Amino acid sequence: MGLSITYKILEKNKIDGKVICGADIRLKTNQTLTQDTTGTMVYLQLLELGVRKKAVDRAVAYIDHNTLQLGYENADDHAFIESVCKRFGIVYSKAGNGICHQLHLERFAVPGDVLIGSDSHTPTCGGAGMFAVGAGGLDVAIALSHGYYEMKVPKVMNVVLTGMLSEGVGAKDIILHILKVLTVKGGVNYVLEYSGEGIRSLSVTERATICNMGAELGATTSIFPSDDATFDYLNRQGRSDDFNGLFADDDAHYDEVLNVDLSELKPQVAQPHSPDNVVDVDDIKGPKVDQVAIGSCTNASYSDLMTVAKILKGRMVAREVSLTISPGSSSVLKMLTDNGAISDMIEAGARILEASCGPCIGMGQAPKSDAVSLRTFNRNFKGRCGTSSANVYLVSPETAAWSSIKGYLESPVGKTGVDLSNTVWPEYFDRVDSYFINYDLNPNAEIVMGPNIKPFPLNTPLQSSLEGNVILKTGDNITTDDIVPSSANLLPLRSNVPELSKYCFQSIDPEFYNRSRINKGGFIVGGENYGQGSSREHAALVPLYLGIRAVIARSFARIHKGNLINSGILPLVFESEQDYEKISEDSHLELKINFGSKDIEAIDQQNGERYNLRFDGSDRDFEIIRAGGAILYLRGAL
Ligand code: MIC
Ligand code: SF4
Repeated sequence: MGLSITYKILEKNKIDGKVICGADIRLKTNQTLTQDTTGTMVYLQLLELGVRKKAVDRAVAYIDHNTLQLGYENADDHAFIESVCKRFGIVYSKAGNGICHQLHLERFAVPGDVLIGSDSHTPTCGGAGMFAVGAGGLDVAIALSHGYYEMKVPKVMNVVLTGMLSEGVGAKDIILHILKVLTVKGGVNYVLEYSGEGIRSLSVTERATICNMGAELGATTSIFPSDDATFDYLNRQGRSDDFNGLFADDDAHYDEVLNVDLSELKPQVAQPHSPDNVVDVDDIKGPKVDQVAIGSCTNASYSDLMTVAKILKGRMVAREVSLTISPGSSSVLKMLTDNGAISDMIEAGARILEASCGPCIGMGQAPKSDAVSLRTFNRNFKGRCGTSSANVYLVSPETAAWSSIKGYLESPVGKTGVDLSNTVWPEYFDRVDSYFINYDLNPNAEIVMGPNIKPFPLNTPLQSSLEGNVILKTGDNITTDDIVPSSANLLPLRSNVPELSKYCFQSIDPEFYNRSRINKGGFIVGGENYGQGSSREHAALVPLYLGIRAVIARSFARIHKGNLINSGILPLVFESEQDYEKISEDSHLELKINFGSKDIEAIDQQNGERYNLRFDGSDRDFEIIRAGGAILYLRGAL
């Protein structure tokens, strides 16, 4: 039986292990990326690992999230990150250059290579055939310093696209449709590999939109073949030398197949408050819109924004609507400026923002109370926009631009009067180099640390018995935004875990912080897909700081589980579904750990019940927990 693209890349890059589904594998990493809200932890941990140089071909540190500098904190973080770049010879992308995933696709993505990034949307580069995986900060520090990433060989789902999109329907509608079918946990432990004649009509940036939101499915990554469209894109970026053709074998083995007929798709919308709460735009009437926000790593490419400009040209944004547009990169912004598209947007009444994440992570533009906000972004978790009473809907750039003119949500199909049938491409993309600094390795470079940068917490080796109270029981699909929220006020605390811990689970249970202090930590009980969403390892470091020693859940999201393990917090799953129901916030548990086994018994001293739990990880993961987390493990603490 032949190989999928995924298994071909794993075979090519494996250092250790067998490429057999479910097996543990060590993968050579070619590139790493970090962004600023996870980057400070990555680099603090890199320094802790005590290495002197990087072990990857290319490492890039992007400044793109924390660009609202209300106090000294964000600027201090940036100065720290830049000083690490100087010491290790890491490419530094200054604030204003744009969003890490858009920039990485433009400048560095190489088909068939492996990229590990400290951001969950790292799979965006899968649009150019790169095997790009989002990971926790410590995993990225290890990849950068040791040149490898350890993972379980995933299952592969073949998503076969047939037909062609109708005019006014975009790549975003494809991935929203897939989210409707598979849900936010449907991709866990899978790589989504795209094929079929339908992919031929999709450009690399459209493919990147689809791979980007594979993160919302919980997938390990998503990938397209590297074909003529990939060559075309790289060539127009002046990077034809980076092209490698990459296809699955005709008789490749797949664990599952999903067929999508593009010609049947209509504009889609993800309703509040989950990216999989998807219906056809035509199926909901209205609603009246207060804010439209276009941009993010999902939909801020040149072609996305040219489509928006075409729709806006010669029209006016509805009076009550605030339309913001954040370009994905400085190059996109320059091209739109040079060709007059920005003028068309301004004349229509749009607010042009910096090339950065911006409103997507609540860095400004929080809408008014109870607002309806239409966004071309990838996440609409409650409160993420900065206004907890707001209702955020996720749509394509076509639907967003058209609705901003109408003042209510409406499908653009057949209404705009402009030709939306083709991707708008320049003959060659402009390449703005002004914001990239290529530092050479300089082991003597001084590391600069401002007062907001505090040491990260370290765990202690695991004991054979753990005792404590259940201090929180949650439902399914808890996000890392629920665990450690992000907003313009909180993101500056990303290098200050003690301060950030005061906001842990704030929107779910404002008493969580006080209760965990009074109880001196304890256990958290979660439902399915616990920890979905971002890669932020703060969602593990903060609970660690508060004394949490185990999270017992029905199932875990991949990156968060890795972060718990690296922090030395036990991720445990229930052997029996009913036990989740029996356990409560009054439970006082004793966990009995037998180091020879992954089965762990919990005795509930409140009701006398015994629960059979299982450690949800590999043998090596268990050794990491036993050592008290990955840093201690790597230091050889056992
Ligand atoms: C996000 O979109 O939630 C983020 C902010 O980019 C995160 C990273 C973080 O929390 O810093 C992600 O997706 O990994
Ligand atoms: Fe930035 Fe939003 Fe993309 Fe996260 S999802 S990297 S915040 S644009």
